[in-house]
Amino acid sequence: MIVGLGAAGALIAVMPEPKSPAPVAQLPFTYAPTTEAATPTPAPSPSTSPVRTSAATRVRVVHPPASRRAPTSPATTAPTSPAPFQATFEAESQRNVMGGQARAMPRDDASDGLVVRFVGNNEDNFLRFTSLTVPDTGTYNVRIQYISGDPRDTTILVNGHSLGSMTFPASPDWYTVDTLSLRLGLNAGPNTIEMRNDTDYAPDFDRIDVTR
Ligand SMILES: [Ca+2]
Repeated sequence: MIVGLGAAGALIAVMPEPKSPAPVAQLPFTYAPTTEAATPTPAPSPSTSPVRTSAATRVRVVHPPASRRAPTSPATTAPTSPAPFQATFEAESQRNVMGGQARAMPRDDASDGLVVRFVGNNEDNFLRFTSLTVPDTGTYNVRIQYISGDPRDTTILVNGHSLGSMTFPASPDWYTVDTLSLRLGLNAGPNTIEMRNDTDYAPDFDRIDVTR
Protein backbone atom coordinates (compact mmCIF):
# COMPACT_ATOMS: atom_id res chain seq x y z
CA MET A 1 0.00 0.00 0.00
CA ILE A 2 1.21 3.46 -0.85
CA VAL A 3 -0.20 6.35 1.09
CA GLY A 4 0.55 10.03 0.97
CA LEU A 5 -0.82 13.50 0.69
CA GLY A 6 -0.80 14.99 -2.79
CA ALA A 7 0.13 18.54 -3.60
CA ALA A 8 -3.47 19.60 -3.22
CA GLY A 9 -3.77 17.86 0.13
CA ALA A 10 -5.92 14.97 -1.07
CA LEU A 11 -5.17 11.70 0.65
CA ILE A 12 -3.86 9.26 -1.90
CA ALA A 13 -4.02 5.56 -1.14
CA VAL A 14 -3.39 2.62 -3.40
CA MET A 15 -4.56 -0.82 -2.29
CA PRO A 16 -3.90 -3.73 -4.66
CA GLU A 17 -6.71 -6.04 -3.63
CA PRO A 18 -10.33 -5.32 -2.60
CA LYS A 19 -10.33 -7.77 0.30
CA SER A 20 -7.24 -8.17 2.36
CA PRO A 21 -6.99 -9.44 5.93
CA ALA A 22 -7.59 -6.78 8.53
CA PRO A 23 -7.78 -3.99 5.97
CA VAL A 24 -8.76 -1.39 8.48
CA ALA A 25 -5.57 -1.61 10.47
CA GLN A 26 -3.56 -0.85 7.35
CA LEU A 27 -5.39 2.31 6.44
CA PRO A 28 -3.89 5.71 7.16
CA PHE A 29 -6.77 7.21 9.03
CA THR A 30 -8.46 7.01 12.35
CA TYR A 31 -10.97 4.20 12.60
CA ALA A 32 -13.41 4.81 15.36
CA PRO A 33 -16.77 3.13 14.93
CA THR A 34 -19.29 3.93 17.59
CA THR A 35 -22.67 2.55 18.45
CA GLU A 36 -24.48 5.80 18.71
CA ALA A 37 -26.55 7.05 15.85
CA ALA A 38 -25.96 10.47 17.11
CA THR A 39 -26.57 13.83 15.65
CA PRO A 40 -23.38 15.87 15.72
CA THR A 41 -22.97 17.66 18.96
CA PRO A 42 -23.14 21.37 18.29
CA ALA A 43 -20.22 23.40 19.42
CA PRO A 44 -20.91 24.96 22.77
CA SER A 45 -21.64 28.60 22.57
CA PRO A 46 -19.74 30.84 24.91
CA SER A 47 -22.61 33.26 25.03
CA THR A 48 -25.31 31.12 26.69
CA SER A 49 -25.76 29.05 29.80
CA PRO A 50 -28.02 26.02 30.43
CA VAL A 51 -31.63 26.61 31.31
CA ARG A 52 -32.16 26.61 35.02
CA THR A 53 -34.92 24.35 36.22
CA SER A 54 -35.69 25.93 39.55
CA ALA A 55 -39.21 26.91 40.52
CA ALA A 56 -38.86 30.02 38.45
CA THR A 57 -37.30 28.66 35.29
CA ARG A 58 -35.31 31.21 33.42
CA VAL A 59 -32.51 31.51 30.96
CA ARG A 60 -29.47 33.49 31.87
CA VAL A 61 -27.35 34.92 29.12
CA VAL A 62 -23.69 35.27 30.00
CA HIS A 63 -21.50 37.44 27.90
CA PRO A 64 -17.84 36.48 27.58
CA PRO A 65 -15.28 38.73 29.27
CA ALA A 66 -13.99 41.56 27.20
CA SER A 67 -10.75 39.72 26.54
CA ARG A 68 -12.63 36.90 24.80
CA ARG A 69 -14.81 39.04 22.62
CA ALA A 70 -14.07 39.37 18.94
CA PRO A 71 -11.51 42.07 18.38
CA THR A 72 -12.88 45.26 16.99
CA SER A 73 -9.59 46.15 15.41
CA PRO A 74 -9.18 45.12 11.76
CA ALA A 75 -5.54 44.27 12.38
CA THR A 76 -5.70 40.48 12.09
CA THR A 77 -2.73 38.55 10.81
CA ALA A 78 -1.87 34.87 10.49
CA PRO A 79 -4.72 32.96 12.17
CA THR A 80 -3.41 30.20 14.41
CA SER A 81 -5.94 27.55 13.42
CA PRO A 82 -8.58 27.12 10.72
CA ALA A 83 -12.13 28.06 11.53
CA PRO A 84 -14.41 25.25 12.71
CA PHE A 85 -16.46 23.67 9.95
CA GLN A 86 -19.43 21.34 9.95
CA ALA A 87 -21.65 20.06 7.15
CA THR A 88 -24.01 17.15 6.58
CA PHE A 89 -24.52 15.32 3.32
CA GLU A 90 -27.43 12.89 2.98
CA ALA A 91 -26.79 9.72 1.02
CA GLU A 92 -30.19 9.92 -0.61
CA SER A 93 -29.66 13.47 -1.88
CA GLN A 94 -30.68 13.97 -5.47
CA ARG A 95 -27.28 15.52 -6.04
CA ASN A 96 -25.61 12.13 -5.53
CA VAL A 97 -25.22 9.39 -8.10
CA MET A 98 -26.88 6.05 -7.30
CA GLY A 99 -25.61 3.56 -9.84
CA GLY A 100 -27.38 0.37 -10.92
CA GLN A 101 -29.68 -1.06 -8.25
CA ALA A 102 -28.65 1.41 -5.53
CA ARG A 103 -31.65 3.45 -4.44
CA ALA A 104 -33.12 5.40 -1.56
CA MET A 105 -35.44 3.51 0.78
CA PRO A 106 -37.13 4.41 4.08
CA ARG A 107 -35.63 3.60 7.46
CA ASP A 108 -37.17 5.16 10.54
CA ASP A 109 -33.86 5.44 12.40
CA ALA A 110 -32.06 7.11 9.52
CA SER A 111 -31.40 10.79 9.06
CA ASP A 112 -34.32 12.25 7.11
CA GLY A 113 -35.87 8.75 7.24
CA LEU A 114 -33.98 7.46 4.21
CA VAL A 115 -30.92 5.36 3.42
CA VAL A 116 -29.41 4.22 0.13
CA ARG A 117 -29.65 0.44 -0.13
CA PHE A 118 -28.40 -2.21 -2.57
CA VAL A 119 -24.93 -0.74 -2.96
CA GLY A 120 -22.46 -3.38 -4.12
CA ASN A 121 -22.59 -6.99 -5.36
CA ASN A 122 -21.93 -5.63 -8.84
CA GLU A 123 -19.68 -2.94 -10.25
CA ASP A 124 -22.73 -1.04 -11.43
CA ASN A 125 -24.23 -0.70 -7.94
CA PHE A 126 -22.44 2.20 -6.28
CA LEU A 127 -23.16 5.39 -4.35
CA ARG A 128 -21.22 8.55 -5.12
CA PHE A 129 -21.51 11.68 -3.01
CA THR A 130 -20.76 14.41 -5.51
CA SER A 131 -20.90 17.63 -3.55
CA LEU A 132 -18.97 17.34 -0.31
CA THR A 133 -17.98 20.95 -0.37
CA VAL A 134 -15.41 22.18 2.16
CA PRO A 135 -13.90 25.65 2.51
CA ASP A 136 -10.20 24.80 2.48
CA THR A 137 -7.83 22.09 1.33
CA GLY A 138 -6.86 20.01 4.35
CA THR A 139 -7.72 17.09 6.59
CA TYR A 140 -11.26 16.67 7.89
CA ASN A 141 -13.19 14.35 10.17
CA VAL A 142 -15.54 12.32 8.01
CA ARG A 143 -18.20 10.36 9.88
CA ILE A 144 -20.25 7.90 7.86
CA GLN A 145 -23.67 6.86 9.17
CA TYR A 146 -24.79 3.47 7.90
CA ILE A 147 -26.89 0.40 8.65
CA SER A 148 -25.54 -3.11 8.23
CA GLY A 149 -26.83 -6.12 10.14
CA ASP A 150 -23.57 -7.92 9.46
CA PRO A 151 -19.99 -6.71 8.83
CA ARG A 152 -19.58 -5.63 5.22
CA ASP A 153 -16.65 -4.50 3.14
CA THR A 154 -16.70 -1.33 1.11
CA THR A 155 -14.17 0.28 -1.16
CA ILE A 156 -14.12 4.05 -0.70
CA LEU A 157 -12.83 6.40 -3.37
CA VAL A 158 -12.09 10.03 -2.55
CA ASN A 159 -12.02 12.23 -5.62
CA GLY A 160 -11.44 9.08 -7.66
CA HIS A 161 -8.53 7.81 -5.53
CA SER A 162 -9.25 4.45 -3.91
CA LEU A 163 -8.55 4.08 -0.20
CA GLY A 164 -8.89 0.33 -0.57
CA SER A 165 -11.42 -1.94 1.06
CA MET A 166 -12.47 -1.45 4.66
CA THR A 167 -14.91 -3.31 6.86
CA PHE A 168 -17.93 -1.57 8.31
CA PRO A 169 -18.68 -3.36 11.61
CA ALA A 170 -22.17 -4.75 12.09
CA SER A 171 -24.73 -2.29 13.39
CA PRO A 172 -27.07 -3.50 16.15
CA ASP A 173 -29.57 -4.71 13.54
CA TRP A 174 -30.86 -3.88 10.08
CA TYR A 175 -32.88 -0.93 11.38
CA THR A 176 -30.44 0.93 13.63
CA VAL A 177 -27.86 3.43 12.43
CA ASP A 178 -24.19 3.02 13.32
CA THR A 179 -21.21 5.23 12.50
CA LEU A 180 -17.67 4.88 11.21
CA SER A 181 -15.24 7.79 11.43
CA LEU A 182 -12.29 8.53 9.17
CA ARG A 183 -9.74 11.29 8.72
CA LEU A 184 -9.58 12.25 5.06
CA GLY A 185 -7.79 14.83 2.98
CA LEU A 186 -10.23 16.94 0.99
CA ASN A 187 -9.82 19.73 -1.51
CA ALA A 188 -11.29 23.19 -1.24
CA GLY A 189 -14.61 23.15 -3.07
CA PRO A 190 -16.72 20.11 -3.98
CA ASN A 191 -15.30 16.61 -3.41
CA THR A 192 -16.60 13.18 -4.36
CA ILE A 193 -16.74 10.16 -2.07
CA GLU A 194 -17.79 6.91 -3.67
CA MET A 195 -18.86 3.67 -1.95
CA ARG A 196 -18.69 0.43 -3.87
CA ASN A 197 -18.10 -3.32 -3.63
CA ASP A 198 -17.95 -5.08 -6.98
CA THR A 199 -18.28 -8.61 -5.54
CA ASP A 200 -20.47 -8.42 -2.44
CA TYR A 201 -23.04 -6.14 -0.85
CA ALA A 202 -21.96 -3.01 1.02
CA PRO A 203 -23.88 -1.48 3.96
CA ASP A 204 -26.88 0.78 3.56
CA PHE A 205 -25.67 4.37 3.73
CA ASP A 206 -27.48 7.13 5.59
CA ARG A 207 -25.36 10.26 5.53
CA ILE A 208 -21.88 11.75 5.93
CA ASP A 209 -20.92 14.42 8.45
CA VAL A 210 -17.80 16.45 7.76
CA THR A 211 -16.26 18.49 10.55
CA ARG A 212 -13.02 20.30 11.33
CA1 LIG B 1 -30.34 9.75 5.18
